[in-house]
Amino acid sequence: MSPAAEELARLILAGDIRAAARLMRQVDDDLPEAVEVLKRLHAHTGRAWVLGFTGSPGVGKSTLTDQVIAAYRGQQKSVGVVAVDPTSPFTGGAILGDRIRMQRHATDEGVFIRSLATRGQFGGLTASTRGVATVMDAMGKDVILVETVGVGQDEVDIVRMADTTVIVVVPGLGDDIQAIKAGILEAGDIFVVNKMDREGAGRTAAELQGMIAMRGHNVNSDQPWTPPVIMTCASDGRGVDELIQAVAGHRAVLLAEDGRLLHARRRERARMELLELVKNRAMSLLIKRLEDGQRLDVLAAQIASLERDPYSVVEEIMGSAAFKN
Ligand SMILES: Nc1nc2c(ncn2[C@@H]2O[C@H](COP(=O)(O)OP(=O)(O)O)[C@@H](O)[C@H]2O)c(=O)[nH]1
Ligand SMILES: [Mg+2]
Repeated sequence: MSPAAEELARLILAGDIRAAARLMRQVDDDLPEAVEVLKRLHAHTGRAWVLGFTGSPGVGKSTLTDQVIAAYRGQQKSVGVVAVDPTSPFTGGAILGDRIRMQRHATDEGVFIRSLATRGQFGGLTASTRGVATVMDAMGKDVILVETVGVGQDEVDIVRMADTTVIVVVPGLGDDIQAIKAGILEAGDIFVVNKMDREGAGRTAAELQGMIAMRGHNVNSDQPWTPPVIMTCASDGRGVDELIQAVAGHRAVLLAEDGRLLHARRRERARMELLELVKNRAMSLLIKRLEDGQRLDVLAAQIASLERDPYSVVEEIMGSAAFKN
């Protein structure tokens, strides 16, 4: 490890905000030194509680995150925030919204906010999010809040990265309830019906409760944790205390019996992350190999002109030196 990387790791472990920001930029720029530092930091992580918020755009995740930051700051806990929004990689519109909604914490030394919008860097959004969370964890943040739009596979993976996953919806679910049914329901540890000031919040909460009860019935009747449904109004803070209490309750369940459930969850997460890193590394290696000396163009031309078939070409590529044992 280079002296510069060594020093960077040392500063981050001491909680230095500038150093952390520097490393995160290096991670964004996909610099190899960044990985050296991340290697060093790994052993110093695992202390922070990762709390994920997911839901459709506009349901109030950022506003709620802002309230949750305030609540944890009230308990003297330090907070890291990763706001992930791949839906607006170019305009940065939503990210700007996130920043504005969390503005009051911008000058608080105990709060570190980082936004991620683009895919493809550092091997995908999940890996980038993980990288940022690793840095925040190593810095000593007590809680890491991850805000993400739960739409694509990447986002669902990010959801699975949390220790506690909060699914946020608004009254009159409609399409949302379908989206939840389609995939994220199983991932939710806590459900929030935000914008309780709007009509139909109670009904939506009851609907969700019904879905959760059915899920419990189908899967396993003696589940250690039944996800609660909490109504909030993020714009005035109503319900936020209940939410914080629910998170504490879920955490206690995961930490019971020497953290049996937490360890299981984190093993699952490590498995997923490792797979993703391997996938990305293998992909970039292969693509680099293919783009070398226009090999891809040559092969494509050969396949198109029926001179060769794509299956043999794949076998040839996969059989090349780097993948032989
Ligand atoms: N009426 C009402 N509006 C809210 C509430 N929470 C958030 N909003 C508003 O909903 C809009 C979207 O909020 P935002 O936090 O950016 O949503 P996100 O896209 O899920 O992060 C903003 O205009 C918020 O002010 C709430 O509890 N009640
Ligand atoms: Mg947002």
